[in-house]
Amino acid sequence: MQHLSIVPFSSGCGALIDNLQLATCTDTEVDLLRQASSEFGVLFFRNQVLPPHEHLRFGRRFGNVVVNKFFQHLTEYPEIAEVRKEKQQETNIGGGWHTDHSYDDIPAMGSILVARQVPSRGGATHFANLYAAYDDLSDGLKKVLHSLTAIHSNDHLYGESGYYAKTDLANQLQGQDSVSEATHPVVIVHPRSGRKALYVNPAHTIGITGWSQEESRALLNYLYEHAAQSKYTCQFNWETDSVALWDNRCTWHFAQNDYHGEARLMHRLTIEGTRLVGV
Ligand SMILES: O=C(O)CCC(=O)C(=O)O
Ligand SMILES: [Fe+2]
Repeated sequence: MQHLSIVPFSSGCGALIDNLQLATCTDTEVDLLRQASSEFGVLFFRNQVLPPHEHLRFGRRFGNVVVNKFFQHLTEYPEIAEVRKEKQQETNIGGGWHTDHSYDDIPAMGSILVARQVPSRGGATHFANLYAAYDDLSDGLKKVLHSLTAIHSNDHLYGESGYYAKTDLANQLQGQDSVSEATHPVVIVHPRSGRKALYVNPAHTIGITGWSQEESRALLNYLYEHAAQSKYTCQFNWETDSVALWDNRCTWHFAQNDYHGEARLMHRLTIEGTRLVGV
């Protein structure tokens, strides 16, 4: 077997794998990818021959597929969600820093995103490394964070009077009545790597359990500013047939909305995770 070439993508986050076709990789390589995604947070691939049925086949080899409640899906492949922005649309999906599905009791392990149509420029996705952001906090703050849990929700985004309902994405989304909340430790021990990672995110975390809104905002804003520093992040510029595979337990991401007047279409598979435990 050829060794995987895993090249760190930036000093802070991610790795590029350039000698592998996901559609034809071996079981050992799938294991290596699982390992690498939990270490680097996000893996990038170029020039993949991965039509929807191969996307789904690869996703199922990687883990159990879970269906996102809010996005539209491909008619023939209901497991595959469409992340679509039309030419004339202004709002995009995932335009602010977030972790997918942190509002679920058992949040998704990760996602496998395939670029089907990309704008001529712009439309990058940014990722942040929440291991590194955690590691650099002081021992004093780490100790405080270890004792905390936070509440995550999707109501303010996907609910009937949530953010997206007021945008031009509204009729592209569904599931307004399946909003949910979940509580998770603020610092988790990653189920695969055993490393500690910050597990709060600007889009879904609505407060620290037992703290007032003001107190929660002050702490969360500090952590958000800290983790969004460029030393922890990377920017992936898509080409058609590029793939990103990320681990939600140790990363954030957001899709940059800077290509108005052009369309962009991504296909996303979401992979089931496990219950998260704290320190
Ligand atoms: O379109 C993108 O680059 C990412 C969108 C997003 O947040 C997601 O698919 O989870
Ligand atoms: Fe996302």
